[in-house]
Amino acid sequence: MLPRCKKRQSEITTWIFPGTFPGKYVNPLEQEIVDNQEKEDYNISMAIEGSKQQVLEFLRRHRGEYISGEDLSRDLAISRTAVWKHIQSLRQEGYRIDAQTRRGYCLLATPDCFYPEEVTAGLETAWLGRTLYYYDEVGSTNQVAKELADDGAPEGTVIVAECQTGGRGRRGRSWISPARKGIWFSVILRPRVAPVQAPQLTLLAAVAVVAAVRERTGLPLGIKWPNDLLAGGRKVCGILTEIKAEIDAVEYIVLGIGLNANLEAGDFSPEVSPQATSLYLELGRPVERLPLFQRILSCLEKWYERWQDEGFAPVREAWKEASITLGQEVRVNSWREVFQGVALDIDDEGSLLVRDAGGRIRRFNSGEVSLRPV
Ligand code: BT5
Repeated sequence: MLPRCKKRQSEITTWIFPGTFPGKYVNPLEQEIVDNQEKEDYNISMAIEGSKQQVLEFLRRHRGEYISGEDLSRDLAISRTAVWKHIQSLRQEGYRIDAQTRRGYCLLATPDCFYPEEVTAGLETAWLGRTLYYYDEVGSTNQVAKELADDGAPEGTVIVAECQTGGRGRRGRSWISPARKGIWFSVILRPRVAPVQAPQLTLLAAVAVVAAVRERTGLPLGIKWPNDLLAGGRKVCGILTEIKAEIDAVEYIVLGIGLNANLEAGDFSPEVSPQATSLYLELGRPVERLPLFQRILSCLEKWYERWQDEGFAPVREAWKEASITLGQEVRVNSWREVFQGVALDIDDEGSLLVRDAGGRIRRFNSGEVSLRPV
């Protein structure tokens, strides 16, 4: 009898990696497998995957050293042919493994992608990202996150994709998410707050990404209220916060973050291109996505815990430091009206305060801001 036996889609690699190695790879979005043959095939493929992960873990522990096939085979209790097959398969996934007669195998480099075992290997968080769903390609990580959250996925669950075919922005807009060039992911959070406080998480996420990017690359990003991060005046990151709530309590929040890491000018559509950029384009060199992603998760966890302990005030301070909105002439397009004036401040809730030429001050808790009014 198989506990939690689920089907794994063949064209999409979907892994849940529940913490400690070797983990178990299942796809809970798929229906139960009922067919016995399928169960057996599934079990075999999971066992193969598991022993491949063990080979990788072994090589990782002895990074830079040569390990003989014989040692691997003995320690992991698998045949030498199986070791060789796993090495081949790992190489296909982008691992650089040298093989020398008489010396054995040596792990030289790991690929810059978000395989769960790679993310987990260097992750410094306590709970955020410890349940991780990885997709080589998916429609939208926010969409998957909402389905998982509806199914009861725990707080801190992260869904990451190398490529999104239907990446989404706000108000039904689309988000360009080409393969292996960006950091496209969503986080499920279950804060015990009232729905009116949910927009604060957008600002919190912005602060966390700014900190992580600065730490890893030295590049200062500016925050345009509420959800854009800019570099050199162009958008490098967007945040999509979605919420499911009762009148007085949040059930869950999905925080979707899209960061343009190594996109080139040609990756953007002609309409988006004049307003968009990437870390690569700003720095003039590619960035390693994996350590940056791990750092973002750490910063998010740190800021989220601080927000829960101390409230919005510290986030507000950090946000104001990185803001490029305050003090500027802005045009705010909210669902009710278009309002022009000077952005004065954000308040204790994270709402933007704007004063028009006549001295009227308006408060916005959502909307679009353009910095140069037209
Ligand atoms: C956003 O919306 O900025 C939120 C973007 C959130 C994307 C993440 S990726 C992971 C997660 N899964 C999802 O499906 N979404 C989230 P908004 O403020 O509405 O901006 C959207 C607009 O930005 C588009 O209409 C384009 O003009 C522009 N745009 C599209 N792709 C872009 C990109 N890669 N870089 C910069 N600008 C882009």
